Amino acid sequence: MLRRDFLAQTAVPLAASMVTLPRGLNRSIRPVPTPSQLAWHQNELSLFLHFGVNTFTDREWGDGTEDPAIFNPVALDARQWIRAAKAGGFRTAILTAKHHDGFCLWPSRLTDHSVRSSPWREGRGDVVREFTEACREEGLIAGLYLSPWDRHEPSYGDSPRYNDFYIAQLTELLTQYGPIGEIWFDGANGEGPNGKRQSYDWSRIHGTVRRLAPRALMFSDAGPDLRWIGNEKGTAGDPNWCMMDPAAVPYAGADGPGIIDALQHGDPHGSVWRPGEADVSIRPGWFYHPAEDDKVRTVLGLRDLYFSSVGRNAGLLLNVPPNRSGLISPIDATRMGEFGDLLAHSFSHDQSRSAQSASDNRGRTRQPGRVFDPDPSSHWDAPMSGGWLQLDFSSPIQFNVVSIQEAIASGQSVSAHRVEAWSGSEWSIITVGTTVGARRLHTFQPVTTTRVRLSIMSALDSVRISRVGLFKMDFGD
Ligand code: FUL
Repeated sequence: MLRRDFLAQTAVPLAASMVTLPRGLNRSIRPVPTPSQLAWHQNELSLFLHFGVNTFTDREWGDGTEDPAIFNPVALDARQWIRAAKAGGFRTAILTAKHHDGFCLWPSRLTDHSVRSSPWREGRGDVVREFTEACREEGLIAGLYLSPWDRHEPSYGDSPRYNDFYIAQLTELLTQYGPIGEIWFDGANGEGPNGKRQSYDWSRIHGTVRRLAPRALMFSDAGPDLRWIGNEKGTAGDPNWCMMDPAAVPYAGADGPGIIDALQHGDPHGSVWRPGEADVSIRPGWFYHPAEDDKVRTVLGLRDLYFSSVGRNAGLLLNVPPNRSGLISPIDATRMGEFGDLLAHSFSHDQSRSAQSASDNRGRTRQPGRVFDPDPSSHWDAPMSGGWLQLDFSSPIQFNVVSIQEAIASGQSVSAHRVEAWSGSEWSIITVGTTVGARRLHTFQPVTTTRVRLSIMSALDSVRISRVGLFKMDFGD
């Protein structure tokens, strides 16, 4: 049942995939990822950790009046979080240093509303310190969420004063904890029509991050480096471009017609490289609630999230909230481990590598073979349309997943593609799709064949495919 729903959700009608795009965009002026963005694409999976006073009040949004005395995660062990992340295949972890309630998980000098006023570690603890050290020890990139909306801080709403406060908090986080790889700016604001009005100084905020942490990626609805994917379901749009028109979503939290569409799909003619990050929780809520212990996503549910995000050219940011003891609960940790094992097992044997030969319709025989090569920058070159690449096998192979990757270091180009298998007498279409980008995954009923063909039906300009993988995945459902 799940499988059928999943396939229905990912299927793309042929007509819809035959988008005709205007020619003329020159690759040399098309946006490309920065080195940090490129590494982020390759890392694919990030872990989100929502933790704070809400963990102890059983709420999702605190109102800022919470007594710091409630924060006492007696068994807190950030290494346990990060080891679970590693077992799940996550390469970045992002912690809510401050959520909307304003409670700081580090002893900020800017406010008393922090771990310093709590009984945890007798007021001498620092969750951000323990978290960043654990990330470094285990080789994960550390990221921090610093909510712009702050329901505790009295200066919130007095725009210049709060902007100074916010910049000073950002400065603490970026100067005291070693390298920070991602800063997450949330766009939420629940002040309502009679609430406080705060105008954030985004250019100063962005400038501060660039100056103090030039390699850190900044996430928000409006980027500038990573964009929100437009929902909290872990599902990227189809098509999904890494490029965007920066005017389409001018600031974090912007609302209005067309915004969700722009976030979901990006824009083939956009002037900036701003790929989508798909955030979603392993449980119904972002924070830990004991009543949700039996609502943790199954490993098959996690697999579906991987296909609807990473498999559609987005990053997956999966939230797994630590509990009141300060640990990832056993059930969540088990699911993360199962997910990591499933991915490692499913993608360990790429059958395309057993192809006897590779050829294309441009009369080249050597170049197409580069799609077996794990180097992401070596690639098969194809024209804007009509190019195909064929893999021939000496004995039949069986697969139910195709993975296609563009060499995105030089941009994203493919807008429509199709995969076919040779039946013995004719080619039959296995799957069709729109964009490819960093990674496109297709699933279908198992196919047995000795010849597989990838065709590029349309693209923005010339195409560079770095890898084509054929896998047999055990769906088990
Ligand atoms: C939202 C917030 O309001 C939620 O509490 C959560 O942090 C989610 C990731 O972003 O905008």
